[in-house]
Amino acid sequence: MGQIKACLFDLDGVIVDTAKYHYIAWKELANELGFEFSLEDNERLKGVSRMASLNILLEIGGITLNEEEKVRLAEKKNDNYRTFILKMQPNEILAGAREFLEELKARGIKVALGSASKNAMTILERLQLTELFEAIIDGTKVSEAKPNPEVFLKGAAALNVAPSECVVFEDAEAGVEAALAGQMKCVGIGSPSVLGKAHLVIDGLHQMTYEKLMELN
Ligand code: B16
Ligand code: MG
Repeated sequence: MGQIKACLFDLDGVIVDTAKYHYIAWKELANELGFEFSLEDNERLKGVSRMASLNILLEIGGITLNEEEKVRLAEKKNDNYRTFILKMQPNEILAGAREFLEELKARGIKVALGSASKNAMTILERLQLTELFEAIIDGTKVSEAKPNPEVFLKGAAALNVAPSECVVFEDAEAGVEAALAGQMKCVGIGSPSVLGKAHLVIDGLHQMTYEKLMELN
């Protein structure tokens, strides 16, 4: 008998690894601009919006551009990135994600997406996961980036539950902070050294169960 009524999921790093495709597309852009972009640099872009990511990339390359040029480059990167995600297959869903989403549905726990990505709908469609989400709050629906809790508060509102009745699943530190700022429980996916503020940290959704969820009450 718990008060947890809903789970809100980040997308990249929780349900699927799109970071590897973002990396290829950002790296190609950096190379065209004449500088290197490492996997370590890519870590700084996780959970960060497209424009904020471009700003970080340009800072790494020591390049200053006007707004119009930035919009053009962000579009160029996104066009390249989309060629990868349009080829994604359901077998790219991270271990345990579909199973846990199905278990939540069977148990009557509501489910929403809370992602910074403007490509979230395309990705969920490619993975054949769309129907498992009652609400999808993505980068097209928010104006404030994580650690602002807007994306998760909108998710709770769309599911008609109180923030205190929600558990957020996040792989980025800013996402954990967003969940806590929204007065929600949070399960971190990744390293406890980065996500230590979360109520529970696991390696992936394959380690998550309904019982562990209820223990967060
Ligand atoms: P897009 P998440 C985030 O997804 C990614 O982690 C981040 O690297 C990306 O820049 C951001 O989405 C925006 O993506 O360019 O597709 O709008 O972790 O919030 O699900
Ligand atoms: Mg993420």
